[in-house]
Amino acid sequence: MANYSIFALGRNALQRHRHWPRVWRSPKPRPSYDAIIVGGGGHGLATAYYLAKQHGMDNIAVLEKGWIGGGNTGRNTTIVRSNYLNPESAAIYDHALNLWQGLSQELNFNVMFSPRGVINLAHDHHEARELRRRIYANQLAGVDAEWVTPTQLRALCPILNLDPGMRYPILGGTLQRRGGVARHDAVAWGYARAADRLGVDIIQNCEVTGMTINDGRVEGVQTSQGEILAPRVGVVAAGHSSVLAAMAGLRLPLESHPLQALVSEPVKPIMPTVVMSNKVHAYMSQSDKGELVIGAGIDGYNSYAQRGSLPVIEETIRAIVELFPITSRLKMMRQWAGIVDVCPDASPIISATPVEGLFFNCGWGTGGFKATPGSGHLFAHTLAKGEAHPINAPFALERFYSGALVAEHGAAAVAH
Ligand code: FAD
Ligand code: PYC
Repeated sequence: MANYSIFALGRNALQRHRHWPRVWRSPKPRPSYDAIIVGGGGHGLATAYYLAKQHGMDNIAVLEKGWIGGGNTGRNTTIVRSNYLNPESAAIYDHALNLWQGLSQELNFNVMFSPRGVINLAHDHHEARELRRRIYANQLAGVDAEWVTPTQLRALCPILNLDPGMRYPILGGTLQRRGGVARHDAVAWGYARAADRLGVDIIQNCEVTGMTINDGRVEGVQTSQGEILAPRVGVVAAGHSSVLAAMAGLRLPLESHPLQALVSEPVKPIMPTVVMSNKVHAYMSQSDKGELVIGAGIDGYNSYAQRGSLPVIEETIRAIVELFPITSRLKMMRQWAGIVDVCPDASPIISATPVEGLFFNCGWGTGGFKATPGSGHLFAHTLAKGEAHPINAPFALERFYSGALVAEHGAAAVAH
């Protein structure tokens, strides 16, 4: 953190963390607020921060059933990029990417955004054609994207297996240089600290169990800490969005699936960039601690179990060893899953609902971490003004009635 001196660090180390000031308060819920955000992940905390910072709303609460960042925010593999196919998506993800670039300064908290480039591999001619089409679409939308040949790939990621005899040979790939990774927990903590300082109540261990709705208007929520009233409620609950929608009598076009990841023992720097392969459903980057961060496709069944199934992770490792043979004797340290909320068009929902005052921000599926600052920024606008910002207008629930879907299965990562 910016204002920590080496002496302060030494003093804190000797004090064994005693006397450390709280980074955010732990308030009891007030009986009522001007707005409630359900879900203390990155998106919910960012929404609260921008509501307070940009819309002057300081009588707001974030209600989190567990601990902040304990959902997908703390479980994801932190890839940040904006190279989606459709102009609507390029606009929303690039809005987020622009905010990432100044986020540590904005929050005065090092979120360790590291634009080390993101590569998407092509393993056959069809895939190469589709990826080139995405490059052209990105360039038209003002998003940086370029084609890289196998020779360029060797320079960008020397441990990549470019043997033409492999099961799925690498024909080239796309590179977004502005893409990269960030530190997931720091994003939650940075937004939490900044929101708290603007007066936002962050209330952990507070599960929303019901909605108070009268005459088609939301009046508050029932929680494990009692009823809390508010004329505006924004739900940002990722994999549990359908559960919360059901409390309001709504059905969202979402499926919840486990998505798995795992990390290796730490090793020296071997992986200077992020490499993803949709074809073999695997991707890898290296954390600043040295662990290789590896991810998979979604489990095929619907579930709320944050563990995942063995066959998916076995297939992922098989693909990783073929792509990066150097990893074959590496020990894996941890494996986990998060519950992702997948829309039929693999695009998010940021929307008002038929219940007045009740809004949902969900459906980010396997790819919402990259959107965190943009999603919070736009959802805050939508909640404060009661209407969509032009960038998130295409992502309203109406699209499932009008048919104006924003189909992003190709760009939504290995995971779909
Ligand atoms: P969350 O962080 O899940 O926050 C929602 C919060 O709501 C949770 O903390 C939960 O406890 C809380 N909640 C739920 N129900 C209730 C209730 N009833 N009352 C109160 N609180 C409640 N995206 C990328 O862009 N790049 C990646 O590399 C990437 N990798 C991923 C890898 C894995 C393994 C997983 C699982 C996801 C990945 N994602 C990635 C997706 C990304 O993690 C999510 O889209 C994003 O983090 C969602 O953020 P959120 O704040 O909406 O959700
Ligand atoms: O959206 O880039 C992404 C992603 C990578 C891994 C999981 N999601």
